[in-house]
Amino acid sequence: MKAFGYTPALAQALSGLPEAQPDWQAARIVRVERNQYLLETASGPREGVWPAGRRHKLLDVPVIGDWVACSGAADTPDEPLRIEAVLDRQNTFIRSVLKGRRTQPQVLAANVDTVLIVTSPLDWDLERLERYVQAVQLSQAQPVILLNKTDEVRSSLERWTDAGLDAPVLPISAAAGQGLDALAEWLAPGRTAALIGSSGVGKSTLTNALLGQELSRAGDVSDLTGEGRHTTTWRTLYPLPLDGPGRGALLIDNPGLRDIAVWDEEGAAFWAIEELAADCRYSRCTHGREPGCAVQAAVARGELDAALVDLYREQQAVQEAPRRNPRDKRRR
Ligand SMILES: Nc1nc2c(ncn2[C@@H]2O[C@H](COP(=O)(O)OP(=O)(O)OP(=O)(O)O)[C@@H](O)[C@H]2O)c(=O)[nH]1
Ligand SMILES: [Mg+2]
Ligand SMILES: [Zn+2]
Repeated sequence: MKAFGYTPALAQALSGLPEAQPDWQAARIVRVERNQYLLETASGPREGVWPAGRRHKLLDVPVIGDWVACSGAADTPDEPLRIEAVLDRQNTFIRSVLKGRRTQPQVLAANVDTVLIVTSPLDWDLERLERYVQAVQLSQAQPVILLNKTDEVRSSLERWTDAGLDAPVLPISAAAGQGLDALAEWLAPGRTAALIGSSGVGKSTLTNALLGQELSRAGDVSDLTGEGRHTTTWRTLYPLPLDGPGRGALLIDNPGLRDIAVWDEEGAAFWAIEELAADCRYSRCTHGREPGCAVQAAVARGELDAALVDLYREQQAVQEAPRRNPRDKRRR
């Protein structure tokens, strides 16, 4: 498991869980497809289940890259292990998603040191890349932009590499295996990198190039028709070989994203209010003067800023109105 980044601190985090049992073991989540998990344990890969119906907060659901505590008998290797708890995360790479009228966080990956934002000359969109960079920085990970498919470019690459983004832009060709040595600065044993970017920019092709074999399914048919494309629909964490350009690092291949909305401080603050609101007496509580309002109670206890609650209520009021709040568009 050391190859997957296991540290003594994680062992301590496991034994320090108040409800920990002697037979619990640590594992890293190396594959997530809907609610099915594949775990890497001290004795190799095992299936894992996150018991359905368990009461939990949205951010407590295990995601790719997480270290978890599991229970399950070692003598029944065919039975999935039961995921009991997520161990303290070093960081979380979060985006903001719109669910109905509400913005909520979606954790794309946990415990990632570097996020490799993959783009290509055709996919290039400066403002979208700025949003990616900002989201990565807010997640306390290092952003690196990979300009892929440069084998298709004849002109100078400066208009992309010198675009003024707050992250290095490395020209590569995943298909031809070019430029990959430049990644060495961010890849090392025990370090985790995650690939993100639009569908079809070459994330799985790059994964295969760094693995030195075809494990991650990548497309090989026209980008234009989309026919026969092996678009990735699950998230997988791969240990990269030590003797290649991936230098023994861990790499997460993700499905393509259309765009990213930044999960900023305001998003996080509003989310905290919505979590409190679950305990309000009335389900349609506006957090004004209703009795039994958990939000106002938190304000009274000094745990929540009253001005923030006012801002939140104003926004909710705008959103309740028939005309859509222009913020929604921006955040989508
Ligand atoms: N010319 C060229 N084509 C590439 C390169 N890298 C990937 N491609 C092609 O781009 C297409 C999409 O590649 P994938 O690796 O499947 O893209 P992806 O980012 O994993 O896509 P999703 O899984 O849908 O998010 C395939 O047809 C690849 O052969 C490259 O460096 N140069
Ligand atoms: Mg893919
Ligand atoms: Zn309330």
